[in-house]
Amino acid sequence: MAIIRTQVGIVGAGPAGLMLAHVLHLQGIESVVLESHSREYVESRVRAGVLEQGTADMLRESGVGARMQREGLQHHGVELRFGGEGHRIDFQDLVGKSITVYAQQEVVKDLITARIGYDAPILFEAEAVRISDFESRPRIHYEQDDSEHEIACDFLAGCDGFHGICRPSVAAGQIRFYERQYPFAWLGILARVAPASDELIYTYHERGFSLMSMRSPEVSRLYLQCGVDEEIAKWPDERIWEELRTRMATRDGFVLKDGPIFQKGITPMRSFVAEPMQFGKLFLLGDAAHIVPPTGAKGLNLAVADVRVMTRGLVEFYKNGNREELERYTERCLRRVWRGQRFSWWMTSMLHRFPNEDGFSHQIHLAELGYVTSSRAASTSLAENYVGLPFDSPGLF
Ligand code: RFL
Ligand code: PHB
Repeated sequence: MAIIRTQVGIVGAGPAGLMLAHVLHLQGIESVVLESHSREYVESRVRAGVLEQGTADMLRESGVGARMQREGLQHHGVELRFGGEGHRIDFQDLVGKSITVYAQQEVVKDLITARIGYDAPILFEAEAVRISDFESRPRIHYEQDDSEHEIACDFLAGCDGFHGICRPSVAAGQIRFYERQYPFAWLGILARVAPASDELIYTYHERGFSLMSMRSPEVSRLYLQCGVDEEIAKWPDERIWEELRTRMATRDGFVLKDGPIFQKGITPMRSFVAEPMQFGKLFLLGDAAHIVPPTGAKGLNLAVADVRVMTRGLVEFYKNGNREELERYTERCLRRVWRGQRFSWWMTSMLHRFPNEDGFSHQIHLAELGYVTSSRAASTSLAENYVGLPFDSPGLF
């Protein structure tokens, strides 16, 4: 059995774990990243697409933004569509910021390439099976090539997503959960067809929500609200296009062209927060600590915001022997997380049809959307949340 010693043991090579490892490396802090899946698997997992301005800035400033700069699509607004009409929310005009449409798996690829480029440790197909002693001298017990190994570290970063092992390792009495499940899901597709518009379109319709997003000038990413127990087999391609066309139709004849669908999946919707996010020397980051429904495009961005806070704490600790920042980790992260939760919950409630909604509820959805798109104050509120609220401190972290 091999025992590896490092400063920070990181479980999970998603955006949180990889970004943390990268910025720590830039600060001269060593880490080891463990990932249960293969490199190919994590590099091809289809998920988020929208980077807040602060997330895109962090990728650029930390030296991993070159490909995003070339291939990412910078957007200065989004469309909200309802009652057969589109209304643009102009981020540039309202808050002077923008977002970048660049797939999560591309961010993951760029971070893995950087890490391998400077020869820092990242172990694939290495599954953490247990963590121990995180109140004193943390250890990660993992399996690779059918044998057990250990990592001994000063700090342990649980970046292992919602279904990981770190959060469940905390004793029940020490952690509290806040949770909301939604009575619908998203059916998402990737299709080889040019996006029907230059910007994202969020649509509210009596038949349910839909979203037109994109990955490149040749690839569209589309979602539609469906039932929680929906069977993907009941959604042949033609039915998906039909439903999207019905929901996105406008009075002036919007055309949604179809194309070959090469990826299809169903995503459940959930709001979840664990409190606190730190237990001795164990810190939870990203989806391991909190989940938002995807309507606000916040999940990946909140994961990266946790990385900033943890990095700041670790730098203060290793450079100045000061633990104060680390001790404030939960408080600093949760302030932003709850704002992200509120925004994601609000966007979800405004844009989806809930079961048993009547004519009154429908009119309330329309009134709210009408207000948001016609009042500069309300549009500004949406815009400043969507592009990302300001951070406590400027700079990398
Ligand atoms: P991840 O990405 O789930 O990574 C966790 C990693 O940990 C590994 N792992 C383990 N490794 C070793 N040992 C173990 N025992 C392990 N257990 C787990 C896993 O294999 C995995 O590689 O979490 P992270 O890093 O916190 O990142 C969070 C984001 O992935 C997530 O919040 C976003 O994808 C959410 N999300 C969106 N976020 C945005 O900011 N903007 C968006 O536009 C957006 N759209 C979305 C989304 C999520 C979606 N789905 C599929 C849930 C759209 C969708 C459809
Ligand atoms: C995406 O492009 O995958 C995407 C965009 C906006 C969202 C969620 C997902 O709110």
